[in-house]
Amino acid sequence: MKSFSFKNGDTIDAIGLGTWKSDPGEAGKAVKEAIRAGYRHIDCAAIYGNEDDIGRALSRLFEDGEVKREELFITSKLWNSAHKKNDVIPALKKTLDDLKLDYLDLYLMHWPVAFRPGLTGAPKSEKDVLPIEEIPITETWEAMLQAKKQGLIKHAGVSNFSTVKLDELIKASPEAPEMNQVELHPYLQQEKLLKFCKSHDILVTAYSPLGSRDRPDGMKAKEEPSLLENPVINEIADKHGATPAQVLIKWAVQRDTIVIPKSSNPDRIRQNLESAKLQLSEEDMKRIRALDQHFRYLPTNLFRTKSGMYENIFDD
Ligand code: NDP
Ligand code: 1BO
Repeated sequence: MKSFSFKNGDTIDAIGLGTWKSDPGEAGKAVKEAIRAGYRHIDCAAIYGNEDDIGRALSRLFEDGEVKREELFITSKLWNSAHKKNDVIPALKKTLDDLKLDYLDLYLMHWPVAFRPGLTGAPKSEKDVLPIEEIPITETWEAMLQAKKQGLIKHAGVSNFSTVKLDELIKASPEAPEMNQVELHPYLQQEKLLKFCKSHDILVTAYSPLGSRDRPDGMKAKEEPSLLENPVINEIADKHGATPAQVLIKWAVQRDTIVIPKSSNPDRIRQNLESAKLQLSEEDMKRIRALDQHFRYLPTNLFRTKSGMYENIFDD
């Protein structure tokens, strides 16, 4: 399995398991299946509501000697309602408690968006969403770096950050994020962002690599293009005796990004990991490069308020 290195020499496997939308009850099973199949990298988040279930599965695997904690790379994410400096470490400790871990390998600021501290669930009124100036990103970031100093996390990063927001954060902080997790797939190739991250030694993780078709309907555009049914992806898959999902996953890895396909189906969990064996040719990569259409599966205005706040999070 290809892996990527942080500046201190720690590594992260190129293919990890996504866990958004894996219901409590199925998330733990998916994580067990994945680890038994050979995954060593799991992507979690407090807002996914399944960290407790995943924690129980991990504890069981450790107790039964199937895997050791230090063999795994576990990521989680700080939710938008815990951005205040005094809320960050308590939120992280809740995640650690749920996952039943002493430390995280990577902690990400989930979105450059601030909600009313203490808000549980989705914002219900305008007052639940705060202008970012009220709790600046730098305040949240400083608290995340404190968590790193305390040994609660090994690496700190961000998610859904544009080049503009990364640049602001880098200029204002003693330490740059080590990771940016963003939506990336053939319809949204983000060349400019990748180049920016590479030049600042920021690793990139590709989310929704298969088109996130199990998203809630409210997050879907009326007529969105399907990645898994794209004719070019299917032709390349047929040529290699692979599946379209495997082509999409391997494309991400061959572009030097980390990728975290979500599945709660045992066969697809294995199939996705097996994409590591596939080798796409230069011609395949060239054909896929031509598919870019700047299309986002996650709406740009996911957190927009009536007054127009957070109209477009991706401001680059
Ligand atoms: P994906 O693009 O990974 O797609 C998941 C969907 O693809 C599910 O419906 C899944 O179904 C299906 N699927 C999985 N494997 C295959 C396969 N081999 N063939 C056909 N269908 C398949 O979507 P996500 O949006 O979940 O993204 C992946 C992960 O990225 C998330 O789970 C989360 O961990 C992370 N993420 C992070 C975000 C952020 O803001 N930082 C935002 C979005 C995602 P089934 O489960 O039935 O197999
Ligand atoms: C609001 C969607 C978050 C997925 O990571």
